[in-house]
Amino acid sequence: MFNRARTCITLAAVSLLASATAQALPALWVDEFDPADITISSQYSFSHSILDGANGFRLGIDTITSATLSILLADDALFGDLPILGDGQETVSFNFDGTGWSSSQPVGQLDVFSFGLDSLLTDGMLDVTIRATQGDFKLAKSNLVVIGERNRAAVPEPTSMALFGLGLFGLAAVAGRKARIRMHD
Ligand SMILES: [Ca+2]
Ligand SMILES: [Ca+2]
Repeated sequence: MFNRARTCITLAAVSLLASATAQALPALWVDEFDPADITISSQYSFSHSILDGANGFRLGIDTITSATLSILLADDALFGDLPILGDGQETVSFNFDGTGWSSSQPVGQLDVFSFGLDSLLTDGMLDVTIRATQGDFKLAKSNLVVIGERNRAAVPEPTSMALFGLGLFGLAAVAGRKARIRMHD
């Protein structure tokens, strides 16, 4: 009886230790789209994913706290918007995961457009469409940075683990009492 009780106490202690180490770890996922040479004169679409690789974002397990997207556009004319030498002013608007177009913004010689995208990243994917609302320009680079937490997969809740340990302890006590009663018979 005493041996079994000691085993159960050890089990409960191990359970508490396991729940103490079940913490979320800070994580950073980065996805870069760096096309060689793309000129946008109407519209262009591409996708970002943070699901790739061994340390990729795991759906339903990891969590996202914030996300930022930076898109680098460049005028395709060497002298920008200068009269005669350049090719005039360009404007652009963006669409993310089909959630509507941003208002048109001017494109200069080398522009970085930054966006916060927390609510658009629930599936670890981000579809980007860039539309030239006026003129044409180059897509130089797109960079997605996501900050979140990597969680341990399938970790039982600490309370349920502790209750499980207590349950085992109770079972052992009952079994011990039964054994004792039998000894007295
Ligand atoms: Ca221009
Ligand atoms: Ca141009």
